[in-house]
Amino acid sequence: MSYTQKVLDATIQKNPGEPEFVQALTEILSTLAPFVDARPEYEKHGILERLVEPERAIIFRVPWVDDAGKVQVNKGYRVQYNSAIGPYKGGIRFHPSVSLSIIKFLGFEQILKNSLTGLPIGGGKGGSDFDPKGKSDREVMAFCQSFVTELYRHIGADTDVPAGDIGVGAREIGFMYGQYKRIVNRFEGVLTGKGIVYGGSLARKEATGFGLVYLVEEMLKAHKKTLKGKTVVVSGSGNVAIYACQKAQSLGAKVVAMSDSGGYIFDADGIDLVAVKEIKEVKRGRISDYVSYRPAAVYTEGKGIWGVKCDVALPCATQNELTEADAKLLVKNGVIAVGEGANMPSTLEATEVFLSKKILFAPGKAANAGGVATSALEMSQNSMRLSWTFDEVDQKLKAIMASIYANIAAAAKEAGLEDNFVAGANIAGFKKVAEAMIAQGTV
Ligand code: NDP
Ligand code: 2IT
Repeated sequence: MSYTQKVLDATIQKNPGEPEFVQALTEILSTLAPFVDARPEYEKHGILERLVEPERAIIFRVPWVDDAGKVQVNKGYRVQYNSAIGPYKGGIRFHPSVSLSIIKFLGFEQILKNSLTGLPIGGGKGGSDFDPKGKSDREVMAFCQSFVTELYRHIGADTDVPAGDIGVGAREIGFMYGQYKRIVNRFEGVLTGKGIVYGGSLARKEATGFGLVYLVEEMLKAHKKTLKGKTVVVSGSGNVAIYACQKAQSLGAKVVAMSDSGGYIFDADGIDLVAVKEIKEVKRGRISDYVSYRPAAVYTEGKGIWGVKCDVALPCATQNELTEADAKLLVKNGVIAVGEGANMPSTLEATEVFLSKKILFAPGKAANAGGVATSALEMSQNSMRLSWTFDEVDQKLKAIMASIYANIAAAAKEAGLEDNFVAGANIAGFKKVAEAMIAQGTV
């Protein structure tokens, strides 16, 4: 049995009840197999056994008091996965579905994603099963303060730098930053995605969505195509989805559908993003409210957004939101490209459909790396105690996404798998981390 297969089997056996982690593991190790198994030094150095095991995983109790005066308790997580190329870096997710499996799949992916950015950041992820939806600002603050009261001892500007993810935006980052600063009595760049007035980077808010579209446009350009004039469907209507929609529109595409966990809207004339921003960023409302702004649009409850005919699909909501049946439907309806703004939105079977049908498919760890890359730019600005302009950051982001595309395309080609960017991203991300691990000895 090959080295990769042995590690895959053993890791699956050692981590029962972690389906999302096993899914990410299976995708990554199976695409790395030919590359890794042809190079015995990786086995000798136990690179895969070390890569799949987090350096540290912290699970903690988060007690807080709700508005009725009752004590509530949530689970908190931080998985510090790999620090071979830099301090642990990755988002914090607040969503009722959060489990160790979800945080581990995200952290594992993050190692390779962060490597692809070309910047010195290791991989980590954290979160809680706390649901900020429907909570008052005071409740969210109480939760965030309690969360950081444990987390603070494990993080730091040169140790581990968390950021936002699902359910964690500027409001939550602000509350966590304030509590961290109060406890350690230091004003340092320990979190990214901070408000602009206290050390945040311009363009971080936009970065994941913008970066996704920059990468998709690079991929299309390399195949003599462009987003201009294309019909696009974006799932989700959170941070990533909104700025992916904005950039796609500014490049001349027509975005006709967006969604949330309740259902999706279809607007044949093109999404009115001012309305979506007001509903989501200001009112924290539901996407179903969109029809009161645009009566000609149609709201459909439930899943089903992938049945909307489009040229380009951008899943920007959550893991496993796009199944094999959805992929087949998209292909049947003529999709030419898929860019994953979310982490692991396509199931393994859906990915296989896209690859076998030669659809241009940009996997999340490459396509959504613009967010964490810009977080690393925020870290640089914090260390230098200066701020770049929006354009400076945006230009750097654009250059990073172009270089990610070039690297994953080159790695795919070198592996004899031209245009298989899943393999390309995994190999390109892995190579650098493995080299750093070997250089640093058995740690
Ligand atoms: P937000 O919380 O801002 O938005 C999440 C969106 O996805 C909402 O519209 C939400 O709908 C929807 N959604 C979440 N969970 C589910 C679910 N279980 N079923 C259906 N819809 C769901 O998060 P982000 O935009 O920040 O994150 C979206 C994705 O992008 C995630 O996969 C995240 O890991 C990934 N990502 C984020 C980055 C960032 O910088 N923020 C960077 C790289 C990747 P509802 O409001 O109804 O729950
Ligand atoms: O999944 C991700 O890359 C993020 N949520 C962003 C992480 C970060 O540190 O900016």
